[in-house]
Amino acid sequence: MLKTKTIKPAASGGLLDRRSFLLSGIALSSAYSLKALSASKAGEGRIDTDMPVWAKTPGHNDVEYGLPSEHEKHIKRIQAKNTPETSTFSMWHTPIENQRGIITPNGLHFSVNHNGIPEIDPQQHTLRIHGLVGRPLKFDMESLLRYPMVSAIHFLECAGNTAPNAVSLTALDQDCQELYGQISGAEWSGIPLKYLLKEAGIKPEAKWVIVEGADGGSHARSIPLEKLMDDAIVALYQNGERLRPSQGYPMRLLLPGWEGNTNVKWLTRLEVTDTPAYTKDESGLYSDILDSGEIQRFSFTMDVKSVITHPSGKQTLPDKKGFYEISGLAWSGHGKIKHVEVSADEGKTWAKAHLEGLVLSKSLTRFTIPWRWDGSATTLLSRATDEHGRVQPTRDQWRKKYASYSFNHYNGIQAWHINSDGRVENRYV
Ligand SMILES: Nc1nc2c(c(=O)[nH]1)N[C@H]1C(S)=C(S)[C@@H](COP(=O)(O)O)O[C@H]1N2
Ligand SMILES: [Mo]
Repeated sequence: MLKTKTIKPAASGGLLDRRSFLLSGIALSSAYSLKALSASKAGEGRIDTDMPVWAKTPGHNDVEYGLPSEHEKHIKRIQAKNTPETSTFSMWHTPIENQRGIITPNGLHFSVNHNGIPEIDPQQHTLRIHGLVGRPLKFDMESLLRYPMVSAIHFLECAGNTAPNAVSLTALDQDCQELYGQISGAEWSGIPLKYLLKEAGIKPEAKWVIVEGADGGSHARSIPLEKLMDDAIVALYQNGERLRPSQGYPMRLLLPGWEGNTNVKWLTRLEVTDTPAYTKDESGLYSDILDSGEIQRFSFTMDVKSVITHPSGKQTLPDKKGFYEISGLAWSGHGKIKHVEVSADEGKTWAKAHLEGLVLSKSLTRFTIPWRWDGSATTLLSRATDEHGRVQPTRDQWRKKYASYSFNHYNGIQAWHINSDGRVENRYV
């Protein structure tokens, strides 16, 4: 029997105190599923009748490079179709609601490609450092692989992630992948860029570096030298294997916490300068238009943000009431997540969620909180705070700051409405 009386509430709307929930001696199967299977029927467990065929016959051999189970084929990236067929621009979204933990599998990492994915021969690829340096340098892959490397877990988020919630006047009925799919988390390994810049010898008047990729459109951004001497990595590995072509094979710039666009893929050239270049990639799409009409250039850092990934848009809760674990992701380009609050009553009361596993700087952070749904329509919200005290704004607060058609750097609080039939919908509150 489930001793529900010992479980303390954490806030109204059915949010539960995690400690008392876990201590209450719940048999998880009965708490979470009304259809719990019982294995104690007489005769059950006999080899001849009850064992499935795969437990009675030899399995098949393994393959050279493993793939997910056939039964998981529906978990895949989706292409955002907001560009003409003729365009070489492509954008693929991560199914973030199917991910657990904080690492996105390489095959599911989101990707944004302004001029397609170049097919680079690593033997012929080079990285040049020139401009305001004592001695210009040119590296090939072989020489770079000899440098000491570091590994760090970071999120990567496109500045345009969740843009529909910024610009659409009504909340579109979209799922987490559609609204939040331009973010992923990975362990990146490579060479701290400061090693290479120091070796080249930066001249005192240097302040910026123009960073360029080897793709067709010569994607380029101007980056303050300070960031590159801080935590920037020339990434060669992604989650333990060499970068995928869509992530910049054979090398990319990784700027922890900074807008996706500055993380130049297929990295080939670093020109040290004293002023920014105002390239097409930073002056057009990646300037923010404020409500005052002013243009904010070089807004690099991705702000504190969170989203409940389960339950989330277009999902349907299988039981009309009962126990669920609310789970989601929070991140901040400024540092670590300090806490995430969850509300199950449209923001009237809030409870602090549990931060699960690693809580790292500029990384996805997993949060969970147990919830007992009473079956009535309600709205779930999550609100993240980072270690610098930055708190996610409401959608209205965010929209007051930016022009009505401005869509980059949206980090408003997400609301998921739970209908009484269990269907979850995007909602503005
Ligand atoms: N060379 C080059 N780098 C690039 C891009 C590009 O089109 N070309 N796209 C940028 C954008 S807009 C984003 S959001 C990130 C996405 O990184 P990912 O494709 O590895 O997820 O790469 C950035 N780096
Ligand atoms: Mo982007």
